[in-house]
Amino acid sequence: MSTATATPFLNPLPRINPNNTKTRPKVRCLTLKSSLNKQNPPPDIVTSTTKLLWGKSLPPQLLISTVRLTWNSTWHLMMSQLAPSDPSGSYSRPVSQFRAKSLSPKPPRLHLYVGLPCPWAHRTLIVRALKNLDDVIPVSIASPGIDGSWEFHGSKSSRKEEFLVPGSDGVNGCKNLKQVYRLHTGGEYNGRSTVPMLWNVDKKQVFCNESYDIIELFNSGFEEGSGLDLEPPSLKKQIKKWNEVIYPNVNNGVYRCGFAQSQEAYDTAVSGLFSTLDMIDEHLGDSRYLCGDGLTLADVCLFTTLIRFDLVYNVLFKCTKKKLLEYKNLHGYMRDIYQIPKVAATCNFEAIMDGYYKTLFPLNPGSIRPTEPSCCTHEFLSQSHNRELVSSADKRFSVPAS
Ligand SMILES: N[C@@H](CCC(=O)N[C@@H](CS)C(=O)NCC(=O)O)C(=O)O
Repeated sequence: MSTATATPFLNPLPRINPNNTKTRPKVRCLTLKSSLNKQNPPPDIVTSTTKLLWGKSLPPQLLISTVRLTWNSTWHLMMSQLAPSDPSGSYSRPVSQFRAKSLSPKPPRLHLYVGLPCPWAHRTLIVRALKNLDDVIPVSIASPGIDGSWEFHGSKSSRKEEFLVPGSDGVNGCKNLKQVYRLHTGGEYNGRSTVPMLWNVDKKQVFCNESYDIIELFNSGFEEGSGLDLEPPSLKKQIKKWNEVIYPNVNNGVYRCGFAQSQEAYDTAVSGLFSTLDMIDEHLGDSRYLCGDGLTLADVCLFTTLIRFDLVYNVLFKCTKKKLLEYKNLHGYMRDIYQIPKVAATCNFEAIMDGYYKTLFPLNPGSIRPTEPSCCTHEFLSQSHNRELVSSADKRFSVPAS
């Protein structure tokens, strides 16, 4: 097990509590001074230091260049932890450490850990729902903590929600995901505590933490559940080909845009992303789904990135060339999948927005969450898509060179 880069985010500065007895004397002193001059509020420490250094007029150029230099080096430091990069500044995603072994004829009791903002975890929730495995594979939903790691809050809600919401750890009773990974090792664990994670309940071990392995397993590893096959043998090669294009350029491509640490790395990522989206949009002009008339695992993997596109990636990850809404076929294709029974319930837009805008501190230091775009509401996404009219003409599969 490697000791991969751990939690990416820095803690914010502690807030000063005026009721805290330790800080009260200073506050009283300032209050006294300020009461002598009611026009001016009490100076804070930054203002006082600044005045001490530069007198009343701080040269703006000096302020800007000092803050710029400091912020720039701190930003690179934070980003190198949040998003490991190669020498050109391109984001390279660490590989998952626990890969699925094939299931024995009698699968162990399994429990799924997810977080709602995460597109990789979202894949597993959709396949679990479409395969009707809700009772076979119970789920615990974590939420991102202030330092970016996954935590469990609240108790199991008895209320039937419209969509999935975060809650407690329903199988191990842990407070955060790191504790669960530590149960596996029996103590220390310095690897990444990522979602999705499939837990072997009987052995108290991590069974797998790679989303694609998990969705393949959900699709074909259980006798229970629906008979729907999202990876029919006849389409396996096509699905694999699509994944090989979509994973680096779109799923991970949006992260390569957002986490780029140089202009050159960003330019490369953004051009790969949009040329791939253009190509898929054209393909979807006469194919209802990626591999024809039936939904496959490749569509599920594309969908979880598309549903976050205008909501988050377009703004926060600077995927600005086009909004998904501007695509002739891609937006209808996304609505088509969104409207498949049980899929909308896996999409919690509030949790997705909070998870990105409030947690990815180095990309959004003020943590201000923008307003939900009107094209991303449940009502808008429920509008008719007419995708059933798309011809199923025999279109030979080909992935144009990008
Ligand atoms: N390759 C993994 C990626 C999983 C992943 O990166 N999950 C992120 C959330 S989107 C995570 O849990 N990060 C927490 C961390 O790195 O500590 C998969 O597809 O399952």
